Amino acid sequence: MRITQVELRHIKMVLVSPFVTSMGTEYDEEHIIVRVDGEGITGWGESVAEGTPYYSYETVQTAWHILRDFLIPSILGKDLKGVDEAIASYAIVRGHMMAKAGLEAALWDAFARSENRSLSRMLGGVRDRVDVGVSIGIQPTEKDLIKKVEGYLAEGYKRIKIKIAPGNDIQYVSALRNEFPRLLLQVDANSAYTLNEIDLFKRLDEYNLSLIEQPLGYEDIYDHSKLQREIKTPICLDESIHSLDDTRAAIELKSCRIINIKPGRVGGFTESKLIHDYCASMMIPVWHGGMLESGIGRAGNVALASLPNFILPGDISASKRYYKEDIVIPEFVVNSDGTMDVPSGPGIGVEVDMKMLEKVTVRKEVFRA
Ligand code: SMG
Ligand code: MG
Repeated sequence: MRITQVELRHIKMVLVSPFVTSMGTEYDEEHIIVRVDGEGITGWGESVAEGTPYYSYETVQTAWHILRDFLIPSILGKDLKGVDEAIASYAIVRGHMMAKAGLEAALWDAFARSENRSLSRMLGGVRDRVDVGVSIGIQPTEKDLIKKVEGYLAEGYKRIKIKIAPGNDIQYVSALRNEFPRLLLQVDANSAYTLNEIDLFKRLDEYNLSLIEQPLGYEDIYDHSKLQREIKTPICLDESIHSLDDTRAAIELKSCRIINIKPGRVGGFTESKLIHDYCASMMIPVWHGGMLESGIGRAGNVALASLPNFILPGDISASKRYYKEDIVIPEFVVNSDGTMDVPSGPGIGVEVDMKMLEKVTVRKEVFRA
């Protein structure tokens, strides 16, 4: 496929409620929507770099720079045989996984559409529905949290994840466990702790959590191996894993027993698949993370989560959990049994709502071959 045009859009979407984590409070979400065109086919992708460098060093501005000045020029006007050839053309660029993943996603969509296949099947997906959970930010009180959880359980969600931070941890876990003794519950610290707090993690062992996500440093693998040795609850790494190599290091060092896969964090679906396959071979379960994507990114996440080793429910929630209106048709909904349907149409399998996309676009740039 000869890529004749690439379009970038900086989008900003207001969240239905603020999302509070150990990294701060988010009121809206800024991402980049990537559109590629070639030979009458259009592909869509989403780069999950945010407005701030708090979760990752990447931001919308750095991703835009890398896309405009390095990634797009490396593929524009080229007759690509497949996604692998695109990846090879920009392999010289180090890091900037979210910038790469946005372009790669648009190319996967375009190639899947050109073969009239769904992205799920193209990636090796085996399910037509995936188990989903919800990630809840830090609430003002334990009572507020319990109310939120009740609401999400009523909607069908299979699993609850709560954000924790020093001072806002054990009391929330304990309150939830008291109220919901059998709830599938996990916590995410987003790197807010150090090994000095090992006693807290030992205490968390008593609450039957399915995992503790990224308790220590955001690039760390070594200290996590020391912590995992001392506690029973499985550690799951998120921020520290940028590649298959990081995954191997973490598993060989026994730094975690579970891996969170986010295509944006590891450079795209291709690397995600490598990580997925390696983890399967090591009997390490994976689950799909979330970056509060719009429907475009969400569609790709659902497709990837349909691969066989995505064993635990993902941070993949209904469109309305994030935004009043989504930018795709149909929007994503959760079934009453806690699953989400995997789109079966060509490519990402949803249609972009151009009117809505226009409404949330704050900047646009078009590159032509
Ligand atoms: O997409 O449902 C979602 C959000 C899931 O908690 C979530 N993501 O560390 O896993 C994580 C966070 C990262 C985004 S918060 C800035
Ligand atoms: Mg996380």
